[in-house]
Parts: sequence; structure tokens; C-alpha cells
Amino acid sequence: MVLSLHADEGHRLWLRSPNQNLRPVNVICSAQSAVLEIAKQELEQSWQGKSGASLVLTVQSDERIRGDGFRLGPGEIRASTDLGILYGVYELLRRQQTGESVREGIFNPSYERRLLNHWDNLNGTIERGYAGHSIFWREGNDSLTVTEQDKTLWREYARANASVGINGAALNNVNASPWMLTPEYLGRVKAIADVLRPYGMQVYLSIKFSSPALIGGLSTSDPLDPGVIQWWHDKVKEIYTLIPDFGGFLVKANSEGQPGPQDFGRTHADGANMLAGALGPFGGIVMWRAFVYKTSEGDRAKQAYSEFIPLDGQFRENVIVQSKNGPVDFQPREPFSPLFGAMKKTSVMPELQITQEYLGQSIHLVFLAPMWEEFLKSDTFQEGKGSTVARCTDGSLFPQKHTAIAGVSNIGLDANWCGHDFAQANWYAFGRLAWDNTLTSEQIADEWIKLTFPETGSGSVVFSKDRTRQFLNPVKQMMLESREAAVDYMMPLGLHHIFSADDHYGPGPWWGPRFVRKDWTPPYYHQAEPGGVGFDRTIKGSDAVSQYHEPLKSQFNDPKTCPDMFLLWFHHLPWDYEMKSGGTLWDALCTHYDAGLQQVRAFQKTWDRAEPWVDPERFTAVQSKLREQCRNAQIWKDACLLYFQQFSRRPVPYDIERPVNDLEDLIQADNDRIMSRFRRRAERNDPDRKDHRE
Ligand code: GCV
Repeated sequence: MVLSLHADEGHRLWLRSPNQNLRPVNVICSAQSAVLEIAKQELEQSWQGKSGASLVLTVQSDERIRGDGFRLGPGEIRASTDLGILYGVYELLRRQQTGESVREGIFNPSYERRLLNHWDNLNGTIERGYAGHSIFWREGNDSLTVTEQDKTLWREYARANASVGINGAALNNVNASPWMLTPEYLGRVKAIADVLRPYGMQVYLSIKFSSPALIGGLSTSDPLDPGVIQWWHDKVKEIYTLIPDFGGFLVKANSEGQPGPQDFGRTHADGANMLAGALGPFGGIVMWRAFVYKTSEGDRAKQAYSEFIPLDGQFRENVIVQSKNGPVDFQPREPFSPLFGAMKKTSVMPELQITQEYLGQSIHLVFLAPMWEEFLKSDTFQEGKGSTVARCTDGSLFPQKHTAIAGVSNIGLDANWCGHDFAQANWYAFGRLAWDNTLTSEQIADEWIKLTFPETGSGSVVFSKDRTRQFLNPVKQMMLESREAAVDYMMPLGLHHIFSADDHYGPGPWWGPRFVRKDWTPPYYHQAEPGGVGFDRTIKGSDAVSQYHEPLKSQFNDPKTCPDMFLLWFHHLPWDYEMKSGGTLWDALCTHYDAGLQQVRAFQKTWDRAEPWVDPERFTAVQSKLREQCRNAQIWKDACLLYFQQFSRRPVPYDIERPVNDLEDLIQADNDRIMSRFRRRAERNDPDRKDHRE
């Protein structure tokens, strides 16, 4: 077999119109619109079905087809909206390209709104962005000029999103600048919206709650003040005049130092409802974040629930409370946030993090679909068995006016968009799960690999047996195991948030200076001491278990029934605690850390064997990242085991590989990193963002 492997910087993502096997297709569509024009073009550029086939695109309302769903029938795509047709086209083409059979039937989206949240700052930097600067914003005199290059990039971005069903984007950081709402910036938002619209993407903006005072010249931003209410009404009207299909606002309020209604003695509901009142007449929504915690209020994991449950039933119907998947903060593994299912009279939407803030950023190969699948399929038991998070949020269990899901974007100006070729799979997976929250990680990985590394040169769309056996299957397995491997070498058995200062990349179980908020330091979370390790959240501890519905509360409360993966999340246990498997907790911890590292070593071998099947550029890029991931996994293992060993005073089990670094060296290197970071900041006169928080 002759393979033609061209250098490839990854910019085309999973959208690689095949240059062989293309066949003519006769597309018949009675209606006309920009969206339908794109649908037609996509078919003509990528059709791999029967040569000369006719395909009818029918836009006609059908009560079985919800929202932008569609029906695939013999020779026909039918939908109630033009966008539904476009999604149907992408589905059909994907099936042709992956060799999957074209299943006839109705395909409805799980969520009405499927959004990317960009944490992009107006100067072009991205909070927790690891793939270059923003595709929307930049610094400099010409920062607001819209160039042809901008538009091309935005169009490619919109197309990629539409191809997986993503239909909205919040364009700026939730730590929002008030300038976002000034006419200059709104002009650029309009330009972006105009490019995104034909692909069915609505734009949303994050807003700073104190904008009326900061840019409106008012003396207050109190949500019950008539002048403030009027200001927001006027601002919303101004936005809709520019962007008639504007989606709404995303709000981080009274969280990590951001202003909010509580600054004026009002509640989250008061704040959200005031904004919802302004947006409602135009069809806009408010996504109000539940990511709130204060040092003074005890266990951080309990706070969102404690603060929001009393407000259930008080929000307007165009408010959606947006909660992170876990109760703390996008950790490698958390139990689901107990808010899901518990707020029965409020629309609640999951916020996932596609950017790998806590999962190795753009260096580690970590496929996140298994984590999201685990989360969406978690049973809350709120309405009996089977009340999964997916069903609690997609409208199946509770009558919600709106349903939504968001993912914090991992996209930047890097040629391959996401910094790591495999990080593209996380963007893809988010879109696919937002469209269908019952998909399996396995299916998503399978599709993504086939689309992203298609068969080249053989003239066939379907992967050959050799390619399937030697490339697809092992790479898929590597992807599916990669998240568990990361949990193992970073924080197994329910450990969480033991990252070193600030950048959330490497280990820092020792890091806990007195001048920093306790709940921003690892010792607060791991609680290691000679008597044991772990955070006691049982009814005798912080009682976070009581926020879960039975039988979960009892199950989590007892270490004998608590799943091992959450053991140290809910329990503080002695080092020689006997695990279900028979060994001690200390030995189990060592075994997990080592297994994670060994697995990354195995990933290196898997990838090296993939060389014949991949273009050299992407092969080398991934190979080099895996090397770094391996070095980092070693550091994670050594740092955590040697640090915890000071308390456990037990040997690392003799049958596993010994640490190769010294603890003092690791701590010293970490201190040097932190110091040089602070120095650089001081030189730039760039105050630590966290200094602005409460
Ligand atoms: C946008 C964590 C991150 C912050 C982020 C915050 C949030 O604290 O480290 O960078 O801020 O979550 O989700 O608001």
C-alpha cells in the first residue's frame, strides 16, 4: 500500500474534504437562505454517497422534530428549520466519511443551547488559554479593525462548530471587562455575529455586574435601582439593534472578587432577574453562574448548593443557573455537583471545561469525553433511580423553558487551534455530547480519529483492516484510557486540587503560604498529617454528603461503600486503612501514582507505532508532547509520594518503580518557578489577578 502523508499543521481539524472518492450529487431545495446555501455547498464539496444521487432538502415543520433537529430519510433530509437541514447534512457527511451506516430516523438535540464559553480578554490574552491568543480580540491601535483574515478565521471556526452542533459562543471572559459593552467593542461583536450567523451560531457576552457605575456614569449598580434597571434596558436594546439574534448574557457575580448583587444587599435571583427582564422581550437569556465560595463559609465544596438551593423557584424562566460539573472546580475527578437535580424549579445547565486547566493544559494528551460521560451518566436519584445529570438538565425530568450546556473553550490562534492535536478531540467531543448526551466516549473517539486522520492514498473512505488494527484501535484505546491515567498520576482516590501556585499545572502538595486564602492551597484539600489523609465530608465532618440524595448520601458517608475514586474526597482515613482490595491506603496510593506514569510510557509506545499512519508533522508534535507528559507524570508521582511519605512514614511498595527525583529539588524548582513568575509580573507591573479577589 502506498501512503501519501503530507505535512499537516492540524488546522483543518476533523473537516477534511476528501480529495478522492468525491462524487457528484444533485441537491434539490425549494427554499433559499444563507444557511441552506452552506448546506448545499458542503454536500457538493464532500459527497461520497452514490454518484449522481439526488438529495432533497425539505424545510417543513414536523412536531416530531424538535428545535434544530432533523430527519434522515431515503434521499431526503427534512427539518423544521434551515439550521436543522445543515446539521442533517453534517451528520450524513460524517457517516459517509467514517463508513458508518446511514441510519434513517429523527435526530433531535439533547440541549436547546450548546455553547462554547471563551475566557478571552479584550487585550487578546486568554484566561486559562493554552493555544495562543484570542481569535476574537487583540491588543494595539488597530485592535477593533475587522480584517478579511479575521473573517476567514471566524468562518472556519463557525463551520467547525456547526459541524458538531454547537450553536452559540460567549465571546469574552467571565471575569469581564466593563468595556465589553461600549459601542466600540459592540461594533466588533456585531461583525463576529454577522460571520457566525449563517452557521447557526448566536453570540453571547459575559458582563461585569458593576457596568452601570463603571461605564454608565451611575452612582450605583444596585439591581433594584430604577436608574440601573433603565440603563440595562437601554443597553440591551442597543445590542439587539446591532445583533437581532443576540443570545444573552453570561454572568459571574459575587465570585472570586467579581462584583454582584450581594454588594447591594440583594440576592443572586434579584441580579439575574433584573437582567432577564431586560433581555426577555428580545428572546435573550441570562446564564448565571453558581461558582461561588468564600473562605469564611467553611467547606468550599458545599457553598454553591447552600447559596442557590434557597433561591430555587425565584428565578425568571429565561434565567439558567450554570454550574460546573463538580462542586469545586474542574478537577481531574470530582463527584457531580449536588445542585444538579436538586434545583427542581430552575433551569440548570452544566458548565464543562474543554480547556485543560487542571488536566495538563496543552501538553498532556487527555481525552475528556470519558470524564463528561461519567458526569452526565451520574445518577442523582433526585426523582428516583435513573435521574441522571443528563436527564436533570436536558428537560426530560423537569419542565424547563430553556435547556443548555456550555464548555469553556480551548481555542486560540495556534495553527492547530487547540495547542495539542489531540486537544481538538475535546472540542469535538463537547459538541457531540451537547448534541446527544447519550453518546459513548468510544463512539466519539472512533469518529474523531477517522475524520481527523483519514485514510489517504488508498482510494477508500473506510479504514482498511490494517489501519484499523494497527492505528485506529490502539490510538482509540490510548484516548479512552488517558483521563484515568491523568487522574492516577495527578490525584487518585479522590484527592483534588493539589496543584502548585497559580498556574494549576504541576504538583504542589506542600504549597500553603500563610498569606494566601486557605481554600486556594493544597493542604486545605488533602489534609495530610501523620494520622491520615483526605477531606472529611461525612456527617461528622463538613457534612457535604448530606447535599446528596439518598442512597448516595449513605453510600458516600461510609468509607466501606464510598467508591474508591471518591474515597479521599469524602473521607479522612489513616494511612494503613484497609482498602476493599485488601492492601493499605498508602500502598494503593503508591500503586495508582505509579500506574498512571506507566500508562503514559505505554502511550508513548502506542504513538510511536502509529508513525506509518500519520503525517510527519502531527506525528512529531504529538510524540514530543508525550515525552514531556511522561517527564511531568514522573514529577507528579515523585512529588506526591515523597511529600505524603513524610506523614505516612511507610516505604513505597517494593514491587513498584522507585521515585527518581528528590523532594527538596522538586520543591526548590517549584519555588523558583513561582518566584520568577512573580518577578515577571512585577516587572510588567501586572498585578496578580487574584489580588483583586476578595
Ligand atoms: C475565569 C477557576 C480558574 C479561574 C476562573 C474561575 C471561574 O478559579 O482558575 O481562572 O476564572 O475558575 O470559573 O470563574
